[in-house]
Amino acid sequence: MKRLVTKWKRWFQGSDSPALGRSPAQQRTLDQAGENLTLFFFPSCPFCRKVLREIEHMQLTIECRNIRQDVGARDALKAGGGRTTVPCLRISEGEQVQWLYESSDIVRFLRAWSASVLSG
Ligand SMILES: N[C@@H](CCC(=O)N[C@@H](CS)C(=O)NCC(=O)O)C(=O)O
Repeated sequence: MKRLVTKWKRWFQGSDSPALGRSPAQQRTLDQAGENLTLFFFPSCPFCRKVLREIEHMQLTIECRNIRQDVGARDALKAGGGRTTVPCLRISEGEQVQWLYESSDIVRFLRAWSASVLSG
């Protein structure tokens, strides 16, 4: 849902992140790479809001699953990450899956990840 909202906002604003200096092609590359990331969150969690603000600010398209609304998401987080603490970023790279907890670590990861994706 969040992914759709972000895309819609970008379409409505008629922008492909010019403020961030990205070309449409770069934005597409980033959106595609973002398919390997999933954020588990719930809206009233302040640590989640910090991460969501960063996602919004960086105009990233990342699937965000609300564990308070989606029992399947909560179960997937517990089964994969080992606990239901949020925020948690699921990072998949081929066969490898990493579950990153801690909002500050997630923000740091997203900044480094986007720079690395865009640098080719
Ligand atoms: N230091 C963590 C704190 C995360 C945290 O306390 N999350 C709360 C929600 S605001 C939570 O998931 N608590 C339930 C639990 O740990 O199972 C961060 O910055 O991400």
